[in-house]
Amino acid sequence: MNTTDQGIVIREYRGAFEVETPDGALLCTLRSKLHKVFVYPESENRRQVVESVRRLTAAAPVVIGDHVRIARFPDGTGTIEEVMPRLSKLSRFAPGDRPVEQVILANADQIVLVVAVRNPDPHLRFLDRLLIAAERGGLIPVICVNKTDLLKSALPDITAIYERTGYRVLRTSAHTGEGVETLKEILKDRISAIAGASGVGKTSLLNAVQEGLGLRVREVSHATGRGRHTTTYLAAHRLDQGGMVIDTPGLREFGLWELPAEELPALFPEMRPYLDGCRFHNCTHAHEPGCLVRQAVSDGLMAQDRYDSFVALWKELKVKQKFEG
Ligand SMILES: Nc1nc2c(ncn2[C@@H]2O[C@H](COP(=O)(O)OP(=O)(O)OP(=O)(O)O)[C@@H](O)[C@H]2O)c(=O)[nH]1
Ligand SMILES: [Mg+2]
Ligand SMILES: [Zn+2]
Repeated sequence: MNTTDQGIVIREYRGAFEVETPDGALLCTLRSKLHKVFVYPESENRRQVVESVRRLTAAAPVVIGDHVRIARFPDGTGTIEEVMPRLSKLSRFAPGDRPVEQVILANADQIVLVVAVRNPDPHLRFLDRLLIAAERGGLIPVICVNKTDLLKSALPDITAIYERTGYRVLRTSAHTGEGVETLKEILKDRISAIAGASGVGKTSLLNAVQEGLGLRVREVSHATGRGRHTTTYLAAHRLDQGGMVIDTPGLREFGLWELPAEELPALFPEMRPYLDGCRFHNCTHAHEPGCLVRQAVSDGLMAQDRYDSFVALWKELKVKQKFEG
């Protein structure tokens, strides 16, 4: 082992990680002790220990975007010795029934959340979950409404709904180039991720932003109207103009990881100004009289769709809390 230095994990290949360093990229394996990082030794009761071990088996100790300390070998490979604390993360309840947090990516400044106007049809409740996960994980969301060329009449209200959130909303078409310059500016000199359902055009947008990137894209299935999960792994790409963007595989489900229902209102930015002014100090904003949030909805300051989404999620989280005791 020669020198140790730091880098960013930009790709994963079957258990090995490509790490970008100031001296170029190298392939690293994971030092075995790192596999133990995710066992929480403080748990004394047996059930918790078992739980920790189950978590260990499903949570990846290193994800794309992680800042790591590596040791180099003379043959040009290395090992990841240590993962630095994450500045931000996108995580979800891991698919399957084990109660595990799955961190999808780390350390991005912002996340571009893409929906298509059609083909596949937009699923706004799903977008709202992603927005919440981004807020919680310390990522600035940018909403990108793509495939505007497929819309014969005016854009449906997606833009109108989300403009009231205060989030930046962008209309793009990877085909006509609409909005691509703006997206390019947004990505410049920042670490970004791009996410959304399969087939919405994430990879196509990146190809449009950077000439010669040449990432694989594939048309949406005629039979199901859904994307075909063309991007199958996460990878970070450097942009010539400066900045880096992590392309992600299309997301299918997005369970919110250990979110207490009480924390939900503050994760809707357009609700925040009203949260302390309701008639009841413990107002849930779901049905109470004298609720300023509901007033904001009737005054048109918050979109009805977003409010409905809030109430549906709030109920879901409440049921979960009851169930988990
Ligand atoms: N009409 C139109 N089609 C687009 C646009 N952007 C992407 N597409 C098409 O949509 C299909 C899916 O594009 P991809 O870029 O592979 O989508 P993706 O979001 O990366 O999908 P996954 O990798 O499966 O998650 C391809 O046939 C693209 O050519 C657009 O702005 N307008
Ligand atoms: Mg893709
Ligand atoms: Zn209220």
